[in-house]
Amino acid sequence: MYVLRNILLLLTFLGVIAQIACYIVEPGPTVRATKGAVWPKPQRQISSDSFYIVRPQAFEFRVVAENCDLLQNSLQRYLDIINGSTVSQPISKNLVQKRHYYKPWRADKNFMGYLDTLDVLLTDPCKDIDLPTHEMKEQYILNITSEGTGTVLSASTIWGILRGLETFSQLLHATDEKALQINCTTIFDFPRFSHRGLLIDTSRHFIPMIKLFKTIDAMAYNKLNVFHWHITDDQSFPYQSLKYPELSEMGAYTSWYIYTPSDVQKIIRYAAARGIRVVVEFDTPGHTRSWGEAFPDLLTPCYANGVPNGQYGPMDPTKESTYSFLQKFFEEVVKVFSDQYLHLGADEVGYECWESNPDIKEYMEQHGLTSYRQLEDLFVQKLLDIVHNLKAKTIIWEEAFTNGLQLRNDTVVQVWKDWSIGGWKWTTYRATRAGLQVLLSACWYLDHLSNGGDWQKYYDCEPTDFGGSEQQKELMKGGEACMWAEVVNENNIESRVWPRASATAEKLWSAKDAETKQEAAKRLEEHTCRMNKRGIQAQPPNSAGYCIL
Ligand code: CP6
Repeated sequence: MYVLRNILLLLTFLGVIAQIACYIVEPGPTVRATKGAVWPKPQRQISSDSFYIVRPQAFEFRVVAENCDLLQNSLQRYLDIINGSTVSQPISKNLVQKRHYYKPWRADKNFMGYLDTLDVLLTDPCKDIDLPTHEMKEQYILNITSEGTGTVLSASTIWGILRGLETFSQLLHATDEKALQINCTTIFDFPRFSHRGLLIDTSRHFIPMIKLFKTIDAMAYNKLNVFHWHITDDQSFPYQSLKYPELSEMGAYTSWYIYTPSDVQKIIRYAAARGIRVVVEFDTPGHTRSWGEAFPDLLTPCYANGVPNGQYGPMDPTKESTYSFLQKFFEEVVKVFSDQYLHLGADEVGYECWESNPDIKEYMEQHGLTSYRQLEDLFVQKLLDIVHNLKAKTIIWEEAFTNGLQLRNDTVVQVWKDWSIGGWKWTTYRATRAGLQVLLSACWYLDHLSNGGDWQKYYDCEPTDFGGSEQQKELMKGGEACMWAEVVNENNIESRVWPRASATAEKLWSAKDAETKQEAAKRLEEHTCRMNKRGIQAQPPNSAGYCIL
């Protein structure tokens, strides 16, 4: 009897909880998409109700100053996008028949005529072999005027032209009558931060080339400019090295889950054509188990009860051979990846294996090292020197800084922990106080899921809100959204990244406090739909809305 009563009580209790839970699930408001709004929001834009109609088949770009293949190819790409952005769904027969004479805009007092050309005015010469750099200028001016003359996109660099072409393509929007409309507008635009990145992890799961290309396409649609390629980790080594082909022969998941030298060059060219740098990360001394498949001597053997237990820990910082291997390996890497920066990782180094190993203990005693932290610092310091001598600049995760290492003042610290003491703000405060440049990622972990329109949580993060001086804030160079691939592969990467990374993109491009979340929600609804139209499988940004493809 007692038992029965208690069970009944419990059920009643659960029922009440369930009801409360149900009651608070109210229907979210339907977010209506904007039309022809730009994402990320331009720094300055003045628009009017006057508009032109663009007939895709009649439209062309006119190069009026400098020219090169890079520019020509970009113009062709955007012509294709413009052609594809007219409504693709089958339109009713009724409208098809009507459309040749049913042109309702003719009666609109704001209709300024047909826009058949956009002048593209590039003032600096461009070369086809040009690669984007961390100091590239991305500023552009776009002027769609109501005089019917002087519709111009101008920039001093090809990179500015690329950003302006993206904006131009976003201003065009399909009208109900299956035509493309563009409102008269003047845009003066430039990025708030120079480093606007997306990290893609290709080690936990292999991501095929085609998905990397699509990722880079979508980055261009969001004006992101750094593809941070976290190419290796514990789980697999898909990078095919010329000097050490055994690394991927033994360390990749399968012999076809690799990136060949030609694949790597394709990614670099593809990204460069869109004004996107490729910054590769070879994470050491931790996260390196896959290196040990071919070269176990690089890693520290772990001990149990005084004997090796067959497991391996971080790279062995006590052996000269580790450094001569890395010297040769990074000689290759700086040649293959031509960006000025290399990411060296240096995050999450576990000490247990080092602690278990008697050789490590002996080395530390001989060299007067009193903590494993010092041992870690020894490794990172030597590696930084190797890479510095190869004329590469370095980015490292925050631990190298928080562990107290003396870093060269051109080292960039990527802050990723928001649970450290004082959170990312305190780490950022201290790193910038030490004169180091910082990239922020702590706010933008795409593998952390939450309910509903969780882009808003990314949108709430303000990179300069860490309490530093103006001088310190100058050292905040931007940030990266991170797509760690523990539970991500080719099947879900597109919808996991987009449009959530778009929130990061806007925080890093647009002016501080440019927009409220309510306004951004409407624009993101349109932007997501636009990405869908262009073939990116972005998920819906808001809890309710719709997109007509
Ligand atoms: N892999 C590597 C990871 C992470 C890091 N480095 C990581 C750690 C914690 C979280 C998310 C990602 N998966 N190589 C840290 C930079 Cl919450």
